[in-house]
Amino acid sequence: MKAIDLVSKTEELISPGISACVGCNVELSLRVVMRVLGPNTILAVPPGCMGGVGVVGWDMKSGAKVPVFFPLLDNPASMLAGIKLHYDRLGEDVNVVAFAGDGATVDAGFQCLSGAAERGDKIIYICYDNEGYMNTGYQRSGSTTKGAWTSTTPVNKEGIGGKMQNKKDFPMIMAMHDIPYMATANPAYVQDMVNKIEKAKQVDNGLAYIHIFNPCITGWGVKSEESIEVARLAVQSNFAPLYEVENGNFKLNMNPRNPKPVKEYLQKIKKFSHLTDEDIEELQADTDKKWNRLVNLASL
Ligand SMILES: Cc1ncc(C[n+]2csc(CCOP(=O)(O)OP(=O)(O)O)c2C)c(N)n1
Ligand code: SF4
Ligand SMILES: [Mg+2]
Repeated sequence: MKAIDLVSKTEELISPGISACVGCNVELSLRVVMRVLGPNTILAVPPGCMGGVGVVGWDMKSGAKVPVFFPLLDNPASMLAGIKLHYDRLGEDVNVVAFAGDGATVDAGFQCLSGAAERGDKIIYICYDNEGYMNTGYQRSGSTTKGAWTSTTPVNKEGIGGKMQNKKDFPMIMAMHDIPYMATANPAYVQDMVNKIEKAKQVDNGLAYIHIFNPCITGWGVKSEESIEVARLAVQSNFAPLYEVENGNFKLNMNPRNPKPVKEYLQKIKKFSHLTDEDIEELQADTDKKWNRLVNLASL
């Protein structure tokens, strides 16, 4: 489906929440996901901003036209497997999808997700990687980029600190489960996102995982009017590349001929404003290393 037809040819299944931050792309992403999946869908939104800020609306009577539930724990993958199995037994083909955050996925929910991937549970799992535990107050998560200021990895007066560890390369971790479909996506590339949700919907022999990257604008200090530009810069600098892995085959969806320096992306985000030129060079080197690894995998 052409992204341009999304509004005219599909139904809005999720009403916008009342208190999501202005310019946050979590809401946009969820609405795109639901428009593409269509009404034959059951949605789980585990704890995180996307539930807490009312992206769907805690009032389930008015917020959605499909069954939505808000599990209390960040373990949606294991719960959804049972629901999917139930509909399979009835002979009904229902999309069973989780829309989770990075903390809910790469940290608290990882064991459940990894188990679902290994068992071949036929669910769609979407992780909105906003790079932290945002609903709990701008805290670091396994998905936070190295060097970032967060409330749990503050920068001290001498200008040192921030998160000391590398960001987990979670799309790669999921790809290495050898699931039928793994893809990265980004709200600045809606057509690419639409294509990937359509592919995830077609998967009928195991787990489909989609990793949507977009740093939280409020927590990380991004101007709301620049949220899409910042998301786009992450792709154009190879910081958060767009790629997919179908049945073990890696494919780059974008291969910038002249990638932008990572500095251009980092400079737009306050949580990195304390970084020295040396720190930025280190992040550039990390980005280049991961990009080269990906290019090698895609050329096999
Ligand atoms: C198994 C489990 N452990 C811990 C929690 C507590 N908890 C609630 S929200 C949250 C973090 C959510 O972070 P993320 O998924 O990144 O969502 P965001 O707030 O960033 O949108 C955690 C750990 C939980 N709900 N379930
Ligand atoms: S706190 Fe961040 S991720 Fe959450 S709604 Fe606001 S901008 Fe979006
Ligand atoms: Mg998060």
